[in-house]
Amino acid sequence: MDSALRQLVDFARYPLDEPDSQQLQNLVAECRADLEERALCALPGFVRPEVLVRMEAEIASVAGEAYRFDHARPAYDPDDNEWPPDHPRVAVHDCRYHQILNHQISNDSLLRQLYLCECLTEFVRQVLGYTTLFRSACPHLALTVHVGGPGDCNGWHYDSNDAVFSLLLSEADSGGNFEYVPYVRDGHNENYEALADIFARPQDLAARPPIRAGTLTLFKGNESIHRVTEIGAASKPRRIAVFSYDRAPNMVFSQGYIEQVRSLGQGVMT
Ligand SMILES: O=C(O)CCC(=O)C(=O)O
Ligand SMILES: [Fe+2]
Repeated sequence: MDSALRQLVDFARYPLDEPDSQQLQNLVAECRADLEERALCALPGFVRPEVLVRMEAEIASVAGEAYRFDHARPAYDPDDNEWPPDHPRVAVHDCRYHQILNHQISNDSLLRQLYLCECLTEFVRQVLGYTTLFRSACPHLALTVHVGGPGDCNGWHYDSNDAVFSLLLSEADSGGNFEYVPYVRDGHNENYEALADIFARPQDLAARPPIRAGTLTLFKGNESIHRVTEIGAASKPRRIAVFSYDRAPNMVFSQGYIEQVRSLGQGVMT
């Protein structure tokens, strides 16, 4: 294994570099159980604190070129049906954040090195129980970083890919909490009634896992509605890297979504 990679990850705690070890097999089993039970598994302290600081500096250096996303969107992509205006499918939720796209993250960055790590892809494959897993080939969205400043948020939504893997680089001081409800829907039932209830009473119904910087999180966001609450007015930025994978090779995200992100233009990050 690349010695640079050894500096990034706490392999003593998470021995991804020893695929045949009992310790790794136990970790995979624990993660699988967590995913099944609560749609999320978290590996705190996966990336060493001194490495996080360097990753943050890398991101800060391209922050001025980030794309600004600022509009209200529904939890679902639009379809051809006429939905009543109060239906949870068409209810819109504010989304405000900067996004650094894949092509803006340099090939020699620490974040890229982590994403390119074969043992990480293999670990994710095992946890998801898939026969194959590949990093996305999307030039825009394979690896991205969301940066949220004061007042920013990410409204309720489902993810379009099966599972999202993220690394929280820095936490907000106030607000900016990830909230979700596990397995609200499945392939057969959208469960709109439950969804309407969640939108109306998130404080009663949504979980708010305490995720700290340095935590690698695997999340079933396609079936579990989720959001990030508004970041406090005087908060430092919240930065989170999102790694995308797919069961099939050469996966790219839909052109419509990419156009939507790019058309919003680049903005100066505060
Ligand atoms: O910022 C987060 O914690 C979640 C991001 C997210 O939901 C997404 O990228 O789809
Ligand atoms: Fe998401």
